[in-house]
Amino acid sequence: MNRSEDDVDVAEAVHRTAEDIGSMEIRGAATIAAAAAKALGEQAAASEAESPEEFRAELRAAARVLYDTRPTAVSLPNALRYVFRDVEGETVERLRASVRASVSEFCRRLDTAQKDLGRVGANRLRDGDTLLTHCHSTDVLACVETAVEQGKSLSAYVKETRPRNQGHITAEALTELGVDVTLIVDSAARRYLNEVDHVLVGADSIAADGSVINKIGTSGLAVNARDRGTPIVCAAQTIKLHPDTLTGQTVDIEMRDEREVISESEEREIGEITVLNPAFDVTPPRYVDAIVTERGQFPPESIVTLMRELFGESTSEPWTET
Ligand code: RUB
Repeated sequence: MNRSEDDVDVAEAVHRTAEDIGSMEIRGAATIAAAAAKALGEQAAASEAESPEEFRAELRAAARVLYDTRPTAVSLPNALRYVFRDVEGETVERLRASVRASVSEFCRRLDTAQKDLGRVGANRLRDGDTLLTHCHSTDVLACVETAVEQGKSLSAYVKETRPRNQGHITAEALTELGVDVTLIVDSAARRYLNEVDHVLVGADSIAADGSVINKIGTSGLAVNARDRGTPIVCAAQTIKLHPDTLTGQTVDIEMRDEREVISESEEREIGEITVLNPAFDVTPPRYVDAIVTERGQFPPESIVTLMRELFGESTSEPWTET
């Protein structure tokens, strides 16, 4: 156990997960959500709390450590909220068991949601279609996997997705599914859009107005796709819906280290420059044809109805309560 800022015991496993999320060893919104929930389970298992109050304080401290890792994917706070919502018990043992149950129920639902979403997304894809992808999204892959299982033959242009080349992960996953993959540099996307039937992207957050927050480069791709008349679809489980945007808050865009873009020696050679490395951008709803969720397909402008149904008007942050 390690002492957190509030002098409460936080399990080593939680710190390890937080480090892995921060360094992107664990990445992608759905994967981050599952890892964060499991880390709360590990916190509960490792707890040596002597009272329910102490146990709850530790759980809140662990959630704060996880919450502070990456700011843009709302799946992370949504996962923490889900686990906290169902934590009940008058003894430490009961609390521990209820965290464990809540974590496994959350992970089960995440899995089911992705499979259900995959079936909805696959309905859009026809035999012989060509896709274009950006970054690496397990929600997008779920759509492709179901389509392939239905016997559809697909090919894909895969953008490499600078600076961290998550496109390589997508290229490998699609190849394993039997999709015919062509890897392209990000700036080549427009050139090939005429040959593409669907642009398929994931999301880290969806705002109440239907804006899609996803890997940097998504918005430029969407504008180009609209210009070329290529439909752009966002595959996003409802855990990507950002409840705070219902009350006017905006989504924080993560700025990452400049060393992901350029090495120190390369920069020195160029001279005095500023390097900016935003990890995500915002695609306005008018450039998105549909948001595919496990609850069906929605025009982006109508996603707010689903958001209200799922979250109500506002949400709590149980890890900030004292
Ligand atoms: C990943 C990214 C993905 C979404 C959706 O960014 O932008 O498109 O997270 O992924 P990073 P999924 O690599 O910076 O985490 O569909 O797997 O939730």
